[in-house]
Amino acid sequence: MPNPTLIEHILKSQPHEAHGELSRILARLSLAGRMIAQRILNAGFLGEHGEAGSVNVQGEEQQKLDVLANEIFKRVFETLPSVNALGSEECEEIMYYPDSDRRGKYIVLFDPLDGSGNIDINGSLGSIFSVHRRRGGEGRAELGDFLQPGSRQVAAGYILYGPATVFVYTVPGQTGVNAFTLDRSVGEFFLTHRDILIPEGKGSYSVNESNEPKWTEEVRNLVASFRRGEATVGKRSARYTGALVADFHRTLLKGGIFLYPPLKDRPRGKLRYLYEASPLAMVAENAGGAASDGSLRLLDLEPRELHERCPLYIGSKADVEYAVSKLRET
Ligand code: P6P
Repeated sequence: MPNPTLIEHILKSQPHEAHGELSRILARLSLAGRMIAQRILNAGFLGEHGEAGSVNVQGEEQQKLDVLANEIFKRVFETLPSVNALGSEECEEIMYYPDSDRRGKYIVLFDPLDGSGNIDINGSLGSIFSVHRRRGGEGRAELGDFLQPGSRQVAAGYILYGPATVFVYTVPGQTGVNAFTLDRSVGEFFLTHRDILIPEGKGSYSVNESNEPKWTEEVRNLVASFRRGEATVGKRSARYTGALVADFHRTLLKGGIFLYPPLKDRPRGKLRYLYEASPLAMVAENAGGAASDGSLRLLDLEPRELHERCPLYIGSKADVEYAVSKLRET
């Protein structure tokens, strides 16, 4: 008997009184993941590698697959009126549908294709998603509906496009963290990692050490303690792929910590709160781990703009707590 499919798991987990709207959103997210996985697989010989010739709101050169992935996310929710509007790393403003003024109470934020630098080298990539309910009000969603702390997410997760395609999600109060692996031969995600808990006391530290000249003294001391095997939480190997989803997924399954600290030229770091750090922080906490911006619980941050950035320390609870305490040392 094959393992449960993602859809079966979603339906089994939804509360009896639910109308199924959130379940349909999760199902559409899995559809987006399957569609993007297929485009990545074929990009090389369909001429879909390389730059799109445009720049996104972050000032980054967009890859053709960035644009394609963004379009796929927009398309999968077109016929799902419960989704009012979208927030994307690739779009400066909120993305509305023509009928957004008559649509429902959910909003979805996403990084459609994270780790684009890995596209042309056949490295791992990911999509990250965050689902919120609007704060209230009628008509089309407003910026205030998007600017919510991560603790208010109703679902969060990611799709990892690696040697295998894996869908990881959590619905706070309903499910833990579960991972589903895509069987391409039938186009279904099957449960492969049930109720994931981040291991403690082992794993890796994951940071781009070439940024050391741009770190504060406290960050340099923290990373040095890991590098020298002097961290009080124990020895950690060094691992870094340059793709947040891949680095986080390894941390989720093997333990340790991923860090993207502030930089002298980027005092709030590089990663974005609403559609990168916040959803991963929800996954980490629901798997028994932790996430911080270096001093505060990451899910408690109150974002002030759609593309707000934040420092990120995420992984095993003891490792994150160690990092926060070490950063406080003068
Ligand atoms: P750096 C990819 O561009 C990304 O947004 C994340 O996926 C990744 O963790 C980070 O940037 C890598 O940044 O500065 O190490 O290249």
